[in-house]
Amino acid sequence: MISIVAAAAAVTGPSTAAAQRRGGGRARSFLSSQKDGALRSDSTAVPEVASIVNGTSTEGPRKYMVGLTVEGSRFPTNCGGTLITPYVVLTAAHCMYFPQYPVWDPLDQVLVNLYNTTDQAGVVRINIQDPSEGGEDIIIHPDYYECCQNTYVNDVALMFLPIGQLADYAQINDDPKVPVVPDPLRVMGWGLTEYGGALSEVLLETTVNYISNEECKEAFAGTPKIITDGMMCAYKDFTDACYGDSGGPLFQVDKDGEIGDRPTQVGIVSWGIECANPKYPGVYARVSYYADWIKETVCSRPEYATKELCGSSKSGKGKSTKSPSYTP
Ligand code: 4AZ
Repeated sequence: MISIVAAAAAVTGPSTAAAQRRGGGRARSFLSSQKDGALRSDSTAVPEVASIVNGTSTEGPRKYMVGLTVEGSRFPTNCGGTLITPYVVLTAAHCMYFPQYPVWDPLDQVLVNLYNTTDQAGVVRINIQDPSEGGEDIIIHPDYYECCQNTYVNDVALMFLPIGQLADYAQINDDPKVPVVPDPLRVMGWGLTEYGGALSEVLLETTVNYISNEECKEAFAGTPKIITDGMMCAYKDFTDACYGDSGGPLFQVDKDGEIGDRPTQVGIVSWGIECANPKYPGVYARVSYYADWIKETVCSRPEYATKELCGSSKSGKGKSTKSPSYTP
């Protein structure tokens, strides 16, 4: 990932003032990385948000997997996301709007049917209206904040796409008892292929194992980071999500090692310290913890409600008093 980033950084940057402003927005994760001191040694290595280290190619697009970018970006994708209904993308809040830096734009271009960022022939590029333009098509979790040196808390956001002909999507896990240690989980993205390396041109995936929050807290003890109930962690030797994979999915894997056609998303790539560092697991937003917020937010917009998402809830946590407005 980092080497793609370096290559991408060499490409001519945004030319208009607006594009420069947008460029600044996209640089936020780079700035975050700088705060960590992680990438300061190479000023051309400019990852914006965290790909997969030691992954394998998905060999083609995944219908539910989207890339996120913004007009004027030097990078083909800056974050990942998942279609959880035909027209709703689940991603990380830190890929979106930072209220404290209103000049920074969210990633408001959604790339569907993307596999190889250097060959976007079959890609559908969807622009959505972001909050800086007065739009309501990006909803960030109301309790999202960043603390403790790039620790993203409640790192969840939803993007509402124009109603179109997109059809295939993943499902969200709403069962707090899932996953169970040490379940294998699949993460995918176009992020860095090694810490300090380049973004991947093709969609990569890898398998990591779920670890408990207790074990994860121990791993980060002695760092300024915190592990909340809304976070979950996964680790496997030598492989990991990395910068640029943020916002992308962590899926359940079945006993045959498959995720299936409609995979179940248990996590959202959120943060970590470096990538595939044996001391530190990758940290994800825990989808079951946010399932009620996701359902309420999506289901309150009748045109976006689906039977799968809006018909029932297992967790019962934080349910709205409003009934879901799904129309069969
Ligand atoms: C990031 O900042 C990030 N190694 C995401 C995942 C990991 C590290 C950083 C996990 O977007």
